Amino acid sequence: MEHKMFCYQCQETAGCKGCTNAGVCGKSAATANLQDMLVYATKGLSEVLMRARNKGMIIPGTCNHLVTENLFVTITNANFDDEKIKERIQKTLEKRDEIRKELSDEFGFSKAALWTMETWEEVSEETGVLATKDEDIRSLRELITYGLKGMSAYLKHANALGWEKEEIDTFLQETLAKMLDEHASVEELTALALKTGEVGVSAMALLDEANTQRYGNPEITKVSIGVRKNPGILVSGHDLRDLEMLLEQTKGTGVDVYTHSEMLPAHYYPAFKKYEHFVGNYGNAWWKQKEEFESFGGPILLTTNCLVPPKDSYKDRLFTTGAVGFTGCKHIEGACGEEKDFSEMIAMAKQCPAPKEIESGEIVGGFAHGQVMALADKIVDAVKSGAIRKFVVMAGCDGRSKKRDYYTEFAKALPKDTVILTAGCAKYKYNKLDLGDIGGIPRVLDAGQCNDSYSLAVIALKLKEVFQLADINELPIVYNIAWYEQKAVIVLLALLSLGVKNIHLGPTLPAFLSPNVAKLLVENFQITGITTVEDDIKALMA
Ligand code: SF4
Ligand code: SF3
Repeated sequence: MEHKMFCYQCQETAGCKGCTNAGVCGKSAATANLQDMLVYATKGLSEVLMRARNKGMIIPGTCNHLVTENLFVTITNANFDDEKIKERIQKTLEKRDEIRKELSDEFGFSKAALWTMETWEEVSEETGVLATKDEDIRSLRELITYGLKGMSAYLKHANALGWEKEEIDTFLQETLAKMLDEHASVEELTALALKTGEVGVSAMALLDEANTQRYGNPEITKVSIGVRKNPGILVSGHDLRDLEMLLEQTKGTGVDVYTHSEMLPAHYYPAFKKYEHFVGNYGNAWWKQKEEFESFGGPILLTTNCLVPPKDSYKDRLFTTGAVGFTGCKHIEGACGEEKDFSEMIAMAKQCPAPKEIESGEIVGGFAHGQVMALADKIVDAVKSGAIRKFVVMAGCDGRSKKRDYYTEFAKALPKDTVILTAGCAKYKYNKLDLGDIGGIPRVLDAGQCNDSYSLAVIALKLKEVFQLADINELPIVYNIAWYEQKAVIVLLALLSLGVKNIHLGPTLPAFLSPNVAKLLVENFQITGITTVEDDIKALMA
């Protein structure tokens, strides 16, 4: 075996080719191989579940959740806990075998549906990415699998709030099973990638419905970025249900709650505004957490990716929950829909000093579809009068690559008659620049988390209706998207399925796109990489 591991699922993969010794993200070869095994076992389980469905068996919600949570665990920067991943593999194989026993025929099952794990240490030729020898088939299989990982993360959040959609789970499992089909052609897989995007839109719509029905429609909100004098708990990740439970349990305890990175948009929801001790956002995007978790001084809760392997200085203050895990950090248990117990964190917070201030002032956000539509008349008038020439969608992820300074420079250099539409942690590259407003409309409109990119699609479709256009690409909206992990992959596939063309994607194109698959995307959707700020602005404003 020439590699200790092989992973190329995120933007920071080694040499823009693949991590083969250890992950640039901090994932060890052992963890990476276990994650491959988990994905492989989940594909096998999905094949068995689909056979059972086709025979008329009812699949319980717990099986659907097992599939989505398994995929979520393998997302970049989610789980580094080998023992937990092993437990999941075992549970998945047990569940698969239990259902297989109920089926009377085993004819035609793939190797994955029959696979028995021999040793944890083995780097298997069978379970890893490189098991698919044809470069283009591998590329499409991985593009789809990463899209499904992103979709699973969003589904999991909707499920946590009690929202379920059997059609989405069925599609997910059917598609995972299809990844084992030796006969699937490039054409079939290309169509399936687009279909994945289409179902991704439904998954994001489901989450949007769950979030807005439960917590109300996000509204324009000023969020403090300073600190108060009380001890605090910092919450990161994307899971609003976890945050809600924590806010309830910290009520009246004298402990404040702050958001970090992708949890910032929680402040935009009316339901969370009633908590007087929910005071603001501390710090920036995920990759700054080493310094920011240290200076925060109190306990930190990671509800989803992105976790950076912690420094010893704050490791004992770091708690994980849900799909996240790190060996040696306390994990707060609780299955989908169950109440979690944060008392240990609250007790710890009371013993810690108040957070150290690193910034002061406020930032503004809350421009999800409901709020933007409430301002529709003003926005349409501004477009018609020429006050707003273009909207520039700059959604996606932030990351530690120096190349990403491009996005700060790009935002600064954009003409003053343009408005940035954003979602995801990409916003931290320009949300504190004070770019001003156009007739009262801020020049950076933050819709929320990466899943709220759905809001940007809804806004585009509504504007297409208002302006009576035949094609979404006729709108004065251009796309310069930054990606990092697999949630951005489902966002990208979702935009492609809606017919959006000419997307600029950076800071580098995904390593998992083979030259032929990349060509296919360029020819059909005119996707392009980024170049220089000056040239890209010229191209996008043309
Ligand atoms: Fe490498 Fe990214 Fe995979 Fe981590 S997730 S091992 S950085 S490709
Ligand atoms: Fe960020 Fe990880 Fe992608 Fe939700 S927190 S956008 S990178």
